[in-house]
Amino acid sequence: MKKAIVTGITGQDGAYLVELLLNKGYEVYGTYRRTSSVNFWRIEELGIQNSPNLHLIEYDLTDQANSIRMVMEIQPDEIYNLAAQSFVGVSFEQPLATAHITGLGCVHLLEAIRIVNPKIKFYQASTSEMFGEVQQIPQTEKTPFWPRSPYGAAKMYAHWMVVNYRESYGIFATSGILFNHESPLRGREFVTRKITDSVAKIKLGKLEYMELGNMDAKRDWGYAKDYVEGMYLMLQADKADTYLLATNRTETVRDFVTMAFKGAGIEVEFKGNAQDEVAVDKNSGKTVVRVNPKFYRPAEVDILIGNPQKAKDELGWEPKCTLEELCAMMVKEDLRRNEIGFSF
Ligand code: NDP
Ligand code: GDR
Repeated sequence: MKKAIVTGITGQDGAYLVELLLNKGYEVYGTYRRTSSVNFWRIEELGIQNSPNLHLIEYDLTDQANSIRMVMEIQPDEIYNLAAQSFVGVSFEQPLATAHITGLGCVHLLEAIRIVNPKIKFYQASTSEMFGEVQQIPQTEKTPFWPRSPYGAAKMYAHWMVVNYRESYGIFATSGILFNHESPLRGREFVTRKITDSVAKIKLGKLEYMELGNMDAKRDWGYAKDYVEGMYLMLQADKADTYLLATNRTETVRDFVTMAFKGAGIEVEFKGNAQDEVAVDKNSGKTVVRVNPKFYRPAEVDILIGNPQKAKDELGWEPKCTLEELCAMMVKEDLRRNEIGFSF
């Protein structure tokens, strides 16, 4: 039985990846960090919290000794490092915490592997945010980076350390440059889930309107379940490398708003520009979206769109779920949750 450590089991990707590895017969060690009230709602939603092959272990990525002891005690075959301060907006307010967790944290694990057993395979959750001010459309593994946030800069440091540990010590260390991926398990601070949850609340009369920031930002959105499969495939490849996972399609936040309302049977039209822009329910004439500059970022990533050809050719990976299907799935799930008063 293969053993895997997945850091960040309380997050979206951690939950889905652990589910996938359990289904593949792994013994899985999912890490969570100590807080006054740990929340396992995602693995509970997936019904895997009591799986006999799942071990929940307390771990903080910022603690080097904790990292070494954990790897020494478990002696895993694979480590998937998904833990991070992953919210771009917060990284502008907490740049150093983000650097410690999202940047240096990765190196704690790489060092632990180097010290304990260099044969352990390592996956690092890298990101399209590293492209930032994009130099090429669509982006590929060869596109130069220009991060536009403390989060992007921290992830870029971690990415290059992964490449360096691969080249310097021969460690099987792979970096997956993943574009935005969403699901009903997405955190509500991220724009897609914020939109689908708000649409559900508006539809059910629990909210008058939602407030958003930059509606012109374009993102390449895929389905998280497809993407964790790509992570797994990367560690089963013959050699460690850098792979990009994306759908090669980009849409604006505004497009996603339209799609989500449509999923709830509401047609909207947009009026006004920039900070004065609103979306109005065509049927009732009520304003259902307002722009609030509070949600603008000091620097924005205007457009992301990735070409996953290398992952397709070398790993046989392709996204299966379309954006329409993804959005409809999220709206449906948020309608269900809001009807029963589920609050995550
Ligand atoms: P989430 O924010 O949902 O999950 C992040 C996880 O990291 C949570 O389990 C969180 O724990 C944990 N964590 C945060 N700080 C620490 C710490 N100091 N020590 C240990 N664990 C910690 O992110 P996603 O699941 O969406 O993303 C997974 C990874 O992939 C992240 O690294 C993210 O940056 C990256 N990524 C995500 C993309 C996406 O679109 N989802 C795209 C590209 C990259 P807690 O619950 O306690 O906060
Ligand atoms: P992102 O995701 O920053 O791409 O990072 P997010 O959903 O937060 O933002 C996407 C785009 O939407 C714009 N936006 C808003 N964003 C939020 N959160 N809230 C709003 O109200 C709002 N209005 C407009 C943003 O400005 C941005 O342009 C995600 C995270 O999962 C990272 O960890 C990951 O690395 C990248 O995706 C790829």
